[in-house]
Amino acid sequence: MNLSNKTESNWEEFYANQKPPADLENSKKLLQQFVQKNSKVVLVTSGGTTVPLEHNTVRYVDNFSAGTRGSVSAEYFLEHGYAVIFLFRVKSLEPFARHFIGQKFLDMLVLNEQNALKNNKLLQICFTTLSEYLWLLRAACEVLKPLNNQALLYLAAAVSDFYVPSNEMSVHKIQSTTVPNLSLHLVPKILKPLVSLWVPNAFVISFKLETDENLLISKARKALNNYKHSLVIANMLQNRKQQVVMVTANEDYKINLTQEQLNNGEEIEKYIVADVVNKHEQSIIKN
Ligand code: PAZ
Repeated sequence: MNLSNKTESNWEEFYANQKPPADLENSKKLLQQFVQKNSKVVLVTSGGTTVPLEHNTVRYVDNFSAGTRGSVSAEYFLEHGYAVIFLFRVKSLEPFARHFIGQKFLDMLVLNEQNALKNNKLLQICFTTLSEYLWLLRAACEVLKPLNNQALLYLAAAVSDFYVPSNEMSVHKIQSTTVPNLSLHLVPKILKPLVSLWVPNAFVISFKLETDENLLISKARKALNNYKHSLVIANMLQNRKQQVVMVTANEDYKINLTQEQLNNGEEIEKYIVADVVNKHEQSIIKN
């Protein structure tokens, strides 16, 4: 596989060349209606994006994410009175439904009750590919922009850094007679236009996932310096359910669960979301 570094296509080029999802207009309508009904809204992105290698897709590159961070956080944001747009990867974990895996029929009553809550305060929109994700993310930003600092973006999805542009993709299944010469291009850094143009007054949080602890904080701080958004939540793949580091322009600090809390089924997202909500409130007061 060949990683093409000549092209970190700019974001305009990306959107000009990658087709929008078929139901984009319908998703936009749903987003608009939802935001009109709610004033304090958080966009939670969740799950990993795929990068198809063929138009008739048999093979794709995937980013790891079960959707735990996003789905659990969405439930806690609802508890804090936020309306939640949950932009998630098909078949990854979803708020509330995640509790019912394997026992769907026993708990129908509770599920119905939670569905009622969902109808007013939770909008779920799904994606599979990187391209679908980026189109839907921009559409969500368009409707959130007028909310200014009441809008919160919590970008926990694991988004690919590489892709095969549509015009370079094989139409049919790549044959195994030769070693394929795939040229992966760098995905444009979408946080840049998102923070500076699409939702310039919103409270934007990105996540940084690493597997090498020595890189974690420096990479998180680099992202913060580059994009000038509000907060980076840094986590290691290996212990992401037990520890995260909150990285702001002025400080970094850990949020931890003890082994006992973890054993008792506590979820670190409870504490992350409480901290984020506090920061968002402070920023609204300041502005
Ligand atoms: O979905 P999950 O709970 O299995 O994992 C969450 C996570 C590690 C994908 C998330 O916390 C995160 O770091 N997202 C950003 C990944 C990235 O750096 O692209």
